[in-house]
Order: sequence, then C-alpha cells, then structure tokens
Amino acid sequence: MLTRIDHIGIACFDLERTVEFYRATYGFEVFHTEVNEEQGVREAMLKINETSDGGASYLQLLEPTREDSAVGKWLAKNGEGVHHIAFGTPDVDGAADGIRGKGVRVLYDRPRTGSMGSRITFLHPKDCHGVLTELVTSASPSSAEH
Ligand code: MC0
Repeated sequence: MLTRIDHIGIACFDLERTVEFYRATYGFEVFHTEVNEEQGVREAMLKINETSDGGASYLQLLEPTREDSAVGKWLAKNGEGVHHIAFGTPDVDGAADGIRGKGVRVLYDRPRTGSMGSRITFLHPKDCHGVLTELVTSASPSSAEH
C-alpha cells in the first residue's frame, strides 16, 4: 500500500543556489542533507508537511557528484527540473513485488539505502508513462519526523 507522496526529486546543477531559491521564494528550510555515494548525489531534503501515516512529504534537491550518475546523465540531457516522484509505503518489498507482478520493471532486486536511512527502489520510467517512480520505506516512523 502506498500511503503518501514521500518526496519529489528535483535535479539541479548547484545545490546551495537551489536551496537558497526555495528558502527565499517559498520559505522552505533544509531539514536534512547527505551524500549518497551509491546513487551519486548530494541532496537536501526540504520538509513540506507531515502526513497522516506518521511520515512526511519533502522536496528532495539533488546535485550529482559524478557525471555518469543517473542524475548527472539526466541533467546533461534535460537540464534542471523534476527528476522523479517517490511514494511512501510501510512495506517497500511488498509494494515492489506487487507492482512487479503487474508487469512494471522494478530496477533493483532488493531495496537499497536512500535518504535518512530509508529503503528505496525505483520503477522504470518507460513503464510509468514517462515518470521515474521511487518507492520508499522510512527507516522508522520517527525518522520521517525528525
Ligand atoms: C531516464 N529517462 C527518464 C529519466 N531518466 N525518463 C523520465 N525521468 C527520468 N528521471 C529515460 C531517458 O530519457 C531515456 O528515454 C530512457 O529513460 C533511458 O535513459 P538513459 O538516459 O539511457 O539512462 P539509463 O537507461 O542508463 O538509466 C535510466 C534509469 C536510471 C531510469 C534506469 O536513471 C536509474 O537507474 N534511475 C534510478 C536511480 C536514480 O535515479 N537515482 C538518483 C536519485 P529515451 O526515450 O531517450 O530512450 S537517488 C535518490 O533519489 C535517493 C537518494 C533517495 O530518494 O533517497
């Protein structure tokens, strides 16, 4: 079961400048930052609201750490913009299995580590009407709140 929009991933060339745009324009503050070497991104999570499932929804600003990363390749081809949407679920393994059973390509055999210790996987954009789609289970309900 997918219970919230966990985050919208936005690819950018310069993380600090993009964070400043979201702060100055909308008043959104940085909730969390980290580097995910496996995914090749430096990211800032801006918390937008808490959700009724005990989690939260974020904007995730993503700057590539290397040109051959997924975000690096996408930026070179498309420029800045919305890169993916992520749905939150209490059970990423079960959600991925169910969606795989409907004929959608799930990109990882087993979920990998995402933002704030979450477990994540992705669905191929070509099977999702052009939208790279991520499934996320937070590390714990409290990690989505702090
Ligand atoms: C590629 N395509 C996309 C897309 N990326 N379409 C929509 N949205 C995107 N973000 C399209 C391309 O335009 C191309 O279409 C086709 O998919 C193949 O793309 P490609 O450029 O040849 O690249 P591939 O095939 O090497 O890789 C695409 C793929 C990859 C989606 C498999 O980006 C991937 O594995 N993504 C999942 C991981 C990821 O995105 N990590 C970064 C966020 P045409 O029509 O030209 O053939 S990490 C993250 O978000 C973590 C930290 C977290 O949330 O916690």
